[in-house]
Amino acid sequence: MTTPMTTPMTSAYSGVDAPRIPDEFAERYRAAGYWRGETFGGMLRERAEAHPDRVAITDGDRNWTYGELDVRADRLAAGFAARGITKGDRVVVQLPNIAEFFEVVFALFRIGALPVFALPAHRETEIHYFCEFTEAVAYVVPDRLGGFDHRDLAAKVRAEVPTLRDVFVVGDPGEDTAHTALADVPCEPVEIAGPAPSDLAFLQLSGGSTGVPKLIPRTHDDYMYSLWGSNELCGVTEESVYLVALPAAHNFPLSSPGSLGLLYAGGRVVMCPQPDPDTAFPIIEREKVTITGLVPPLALVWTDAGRTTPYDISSLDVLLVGGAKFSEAAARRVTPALGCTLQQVFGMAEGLVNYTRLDDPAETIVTTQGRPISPDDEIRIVDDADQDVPDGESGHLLTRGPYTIRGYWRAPEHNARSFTADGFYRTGDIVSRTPTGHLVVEGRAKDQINRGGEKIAPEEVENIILGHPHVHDVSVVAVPDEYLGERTLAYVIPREDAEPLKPVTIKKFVRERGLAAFKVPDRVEFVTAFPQTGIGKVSKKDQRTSAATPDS
Ligand code: AMP
Ligand code: DBH
Repeated sequence: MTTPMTTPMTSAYSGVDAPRIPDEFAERYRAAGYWRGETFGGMLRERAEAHPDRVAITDGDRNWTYGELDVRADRLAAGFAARGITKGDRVVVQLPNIAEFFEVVFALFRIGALPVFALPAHRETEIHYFCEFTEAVAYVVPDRLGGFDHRDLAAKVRAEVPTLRDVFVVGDPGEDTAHTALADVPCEPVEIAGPAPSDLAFLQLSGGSTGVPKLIPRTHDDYMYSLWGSNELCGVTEESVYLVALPAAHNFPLSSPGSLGLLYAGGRVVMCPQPDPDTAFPIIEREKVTITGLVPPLALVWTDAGRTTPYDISSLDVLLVGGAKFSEAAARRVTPALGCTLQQVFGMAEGLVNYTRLDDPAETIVTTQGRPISPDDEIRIVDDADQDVPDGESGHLLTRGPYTIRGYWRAPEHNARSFTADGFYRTGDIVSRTPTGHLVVEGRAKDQINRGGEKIAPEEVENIILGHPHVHDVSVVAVPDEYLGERTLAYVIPREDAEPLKPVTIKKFVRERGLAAFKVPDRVEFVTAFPQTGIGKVSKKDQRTSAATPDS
């Protein structure tokens, strides 16, 4: 059974759930050729027609051709449609680095349903929130992963969230529906009115700096530009082979240039179940991987392992490193140890992505975080009063452009703070700019912890810890760490009448509340009071300083 698809060009995302890029800008971006009027579903169909037998996805011994991925996406789209999933519906997708990830998301793209990209590490608190807040109708999970049963989590969340009708399982479905059963449902070929290029394609997650993660609405038009724009700057062609070493759903391995960039180019995507060198290097050798992306702590581990590895990793041409600041010293070691070109990438799921260019001078590659993809990415560097700082000085990075959102999904109050009146996104990053236009990340103004590329909103963790009956107050801050860049420290004031608390009690409490493991505080310290700012707020700055002083 195949499913004829149509892609009406008339419908357009109405902007009810989040501010759209205004028409006058949209017209400019189309006229400039950035927005090509493509959809993900249509893109896959075109590639499958052009080169059906070329391999699109390699996962272990499985090799899915473009033709096969296209047919699988169609079948599954028909199955989803038969279960009542329609255009605009949200579906939380939490899958590891397996081929089925693409089958599922392209099926949803074809329908115009919006995948909500959860990470495998997310647990009940996050998943419940994603399902409830987006009014998701379905949740797609693996059976078990790393000893954790995602079907149990799904059962709990389904009991709590009334909109959630279906749980689809890749693997042994238990009480739920296997995704393979969905694709097998005998049904009449259905006509699915797919999305328009200007429609939303999915909701990506922001690392956030508030109590709950924000959802990032990306359109087919805008995201597709970030893909082919990245491909040009990262040297991606149909000959390229990209290793998905970071979690597949994260914006970096998805789009910079990532798996979707590679599929756009007609190249090959290779799934890597774990990012450690012992797992990744044999795959690089076997599959002749040419390009991949890592966060800085992993890049350090790969660099160390690269010097002595028995595996032949000489096919690797480009290693992208980003997600957190890569130190100059570490950056200098990459090419000698791994024999490939380093490309620094400073990106964000909200849009703007900067790359060092492959032909930049070596000094630029190791000392900057790159420059924007697009000539129409507008960059402002401003002081606390939103006034532009003099050239070369550091300030807050604001940005607007052809693939940067104008607002988060259903978050008008937050949007008023995170975007300027004329639509610039306040990144929360402190940067300076070199005369060549390259950005150097100098620091951060937002209350966020960047734990080796994994972003943590202190407020989210604080809200959980405050729920402990013996805790009076809590403040979570970053402490510098040689390997991860930053780790988390929770300062806790116990209640006066509390039983004596231990750090492990707090950590266990956070874990049991069902928060992703990377958000569990690395350290917990008990104090009687917090340092205060002049106006009596908790001074996280002072807490960070005293945490960083070894004798404190
Ligand atoms: P998110 O908005 O959650 O997608 O996270 C994006 C944030 O990650 C950026 O705003 C930066 O704070 C941080 N980031 C990403 N890449 C880099 C990099 N190469 N250097 C420093 N910080 C980075
Ligand atoms: O950290 C990020 O979010 C990020 C890093 C590099 C990103 O979204 C990207 C490249 O696209």
